[in-house]
Amino acid sequence: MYCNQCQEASKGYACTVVGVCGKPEELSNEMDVLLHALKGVSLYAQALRAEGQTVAQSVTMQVVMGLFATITNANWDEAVIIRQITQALKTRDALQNQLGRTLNHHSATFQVGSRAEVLELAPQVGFLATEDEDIRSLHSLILFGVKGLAAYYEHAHNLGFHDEAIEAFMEEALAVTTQERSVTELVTFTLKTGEYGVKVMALLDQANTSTYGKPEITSVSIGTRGNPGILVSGHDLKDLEDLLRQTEGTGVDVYTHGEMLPAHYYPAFKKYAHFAGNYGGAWWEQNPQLEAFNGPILFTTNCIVPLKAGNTYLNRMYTTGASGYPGATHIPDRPEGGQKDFSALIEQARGCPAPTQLEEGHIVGGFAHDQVMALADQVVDAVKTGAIKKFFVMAGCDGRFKTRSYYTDFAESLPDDTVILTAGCAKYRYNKLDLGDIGGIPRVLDAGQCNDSYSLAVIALKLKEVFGLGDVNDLPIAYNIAWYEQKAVIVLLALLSLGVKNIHLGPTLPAFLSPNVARVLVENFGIAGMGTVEDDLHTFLA
Ligand code: FS2
Ligand code: SF4
Repeated sequence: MYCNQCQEASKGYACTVVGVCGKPEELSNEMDVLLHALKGVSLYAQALRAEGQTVAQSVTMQVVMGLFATITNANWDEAVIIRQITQALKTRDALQNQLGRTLNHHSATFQVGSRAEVLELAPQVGFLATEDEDIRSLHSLILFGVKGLAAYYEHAHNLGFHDEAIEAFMEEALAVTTQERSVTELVTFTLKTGEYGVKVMALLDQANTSTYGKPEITSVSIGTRGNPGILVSGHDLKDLEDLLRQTEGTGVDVYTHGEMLPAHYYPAFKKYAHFAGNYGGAWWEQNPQLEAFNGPILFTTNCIVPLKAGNTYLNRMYTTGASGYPGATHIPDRPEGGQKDFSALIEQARGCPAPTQLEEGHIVGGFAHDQVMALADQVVDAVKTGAIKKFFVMAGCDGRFKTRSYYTDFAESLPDDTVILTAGCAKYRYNKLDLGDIGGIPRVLDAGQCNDSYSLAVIALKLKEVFGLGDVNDLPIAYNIAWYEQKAVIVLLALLSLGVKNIHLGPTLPAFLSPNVARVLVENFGIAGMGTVEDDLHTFLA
């Protein structure tokens, strides 16, 4: 195996024996073959589109689901990946028939039948099959960005929102990684990937807000009640909606974990009295927290942490959509126009004890772009009077590395006249600190999930207008972003495509950046790594 797609890649290089995340070698190799098969599908889809032929949306959604399943901590089930390979080859061959000719690339023609054949093929089609390290690095940057993009697209799709241009772009991106392109061409394509990152996050923002209302300032309980509960993790709001509807009046409460916390900010979910609060923290704290929850847990997406010896909650674990875990019960897709069937979870929850309380109190969030712009006068005044000197965008992902305590220390060390703008699970490093407020504006403004980093970009662009500035980089905003998995890659590329410069990215730069590609990012965009809290504060506040 050779996998370096996340921040925790072994030794800052790659996981080559088993994933630091726990991903077994076989699963990693099967995912490489799946990606190869999806490239074949994409080549044909792209050729058909070029001829003006229609590509069924189900084809694109197969590509989307395959990409999503290979994101870090999304799907741990070998059987699912093998099935996706088989389906992709079938789809690819149907597209080949539709096109009436065979395309000249291995991904367009290969066949594998058994798991053994898949594993035998993997080394020939994995990342190391591309020898030039700069080309491999740029292919990785594009591919990992597109994985994040696909994940966001899937959530928008679940709410009935589509964009054919985004669908065609995903296929184009996969196709590009099969073609001879120069470094310069690939750098240009990487920026194009960022532009589509903005488009997909805008689409998802529109899907979420038009379906569930605009996020508003909300105080979320982090304690527990006395009823049995179901814990929902991941990012998919449609799954949460189905579950809230089906649990209403059953005596079962619903709690959020990790990236699902921002669901509480949407008006449509506030009407459910049994939507009880948020339980626990970021994804990597799952093992003890899910154990203590006592009731069923629904994973709608990543991150799923493998169970440790002694964990007893496998029989309370449910996955759905692109997520999967061997031994957990997978809830099938919703029928056209219907709901997913969560009756098994509800039935089980009824017989479970209430969650063990981990903490008590409240956290405040809901500062997506509309809510922040509703406070625009207050914010602008605070900047003009000097009450707020600087904003720090500290969005992205959390992770289990001890070095990430930097972000807690950084937040605590920021001067009182600064405000943190956050999104994604990175927030758990500081969202329970008592950092106070500035004239009623809390010093930590949580916009939502990682995709809601889009909100932070919209806020920056609107503030640029309000202050009459020509360049978004002239605003008193600094970017100190934490990354972990591939959704953070598309968020980063999106910010770069919007012209944001001097982003600090930590706790380490991606292992998949070759020295030359890293240099391009440093020289053209001022990307920097993480230093010490003291040094970085000094740099940012200079
Ligand atoms: Fe956090 Fe994991 Fe959001 Fe990532 S819960 S690292 O999925 O996409 O962020
Ligand atoms: Fe390693 Fe990350 Fe890949 Fe897991 S996803 S195998 S931790 S690089």
